[in-house]
Amino acid sequence: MKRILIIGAVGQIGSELTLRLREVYGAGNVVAGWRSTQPSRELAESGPLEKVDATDPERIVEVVKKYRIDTIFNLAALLSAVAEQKPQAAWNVGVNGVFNILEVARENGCAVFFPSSIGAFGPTTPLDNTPQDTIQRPGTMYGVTKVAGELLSDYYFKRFGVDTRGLRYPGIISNVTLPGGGTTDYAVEIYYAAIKEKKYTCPLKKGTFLDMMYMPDALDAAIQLMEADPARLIHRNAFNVTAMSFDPEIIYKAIKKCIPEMQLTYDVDPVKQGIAESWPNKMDDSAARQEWGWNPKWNLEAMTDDMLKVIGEKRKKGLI
Ligand code: AKB
Repeated sequence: MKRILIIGAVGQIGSELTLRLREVYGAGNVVAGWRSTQPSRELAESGPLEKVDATDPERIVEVVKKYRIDTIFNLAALLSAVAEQKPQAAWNVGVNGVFNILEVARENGCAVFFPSSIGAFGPTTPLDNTPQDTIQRPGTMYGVTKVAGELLSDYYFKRFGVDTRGLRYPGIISNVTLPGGGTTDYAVEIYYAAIKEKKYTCPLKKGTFLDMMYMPDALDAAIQLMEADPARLIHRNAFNVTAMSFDPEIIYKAIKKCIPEMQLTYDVDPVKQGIAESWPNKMDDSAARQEWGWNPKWNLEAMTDDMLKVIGEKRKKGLI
């Protein structure tokens, strides 16, 4: 049975991944590491909780030793748009933090999961059917940290034998914890706006296609990759994974089928638009399919039904 530490357990992915890992590996075997945002009651009461910061390696070592951790999921990062406002902080968490965790893993025999992103690509990458192995020259600080994280993770595997594995996540759509500061956040916000106001103003232009994925598939992908037979892995850091690709008009039409009064207008944010245009329209994720059996379960229609149902229930309970 794995003994896991999640760094960044309170964020969009961490808050759901922690609970899922506790179901799979036993609550006592999954430590939720948090830094500044207060953990939810569910997270705090369902298993061990420790204050850990990716930029404080001594503290990471303490927690790793205390719980005899053998696997670290490093989810600490500043998302793409906020990283453009705070590039120094983004570097500190996204590069120094990754380096600290890899060093702790090397010294303590831990495996490491690293979430890279479509942000690891840039304007000179082929944007359609983006290959697994291709040009990676991102123009954002977020992208720079993700490419550095991929390279460092591969280096630690090849040089020291640390079992590092990673995914290039697309925009993740979820209904538990809001993202915050990402370029793909619009695809979450539009569902909340549909339930609350039946209208949404989109910061990206019509025709801006991006890869996306529903949270249950994102969680399955991380768990499946970390359980994959290492003998089958040709790649490590990081695998392209996608579940759907759409532009604002396509997601709007899917919502409008369920909420006919829904309205969409545009007020383009030049920073987010510039970032989105430098990211793939649709990645080729065949390496993940071949090497560890990646196969997403959720498409746009099924995700839209579920998102509107769950957010609608939250609204009825007065939670949003
Ligand atoms: C962002 O938009 O910054 C993230 C990502 C795609 O990595 N959601």
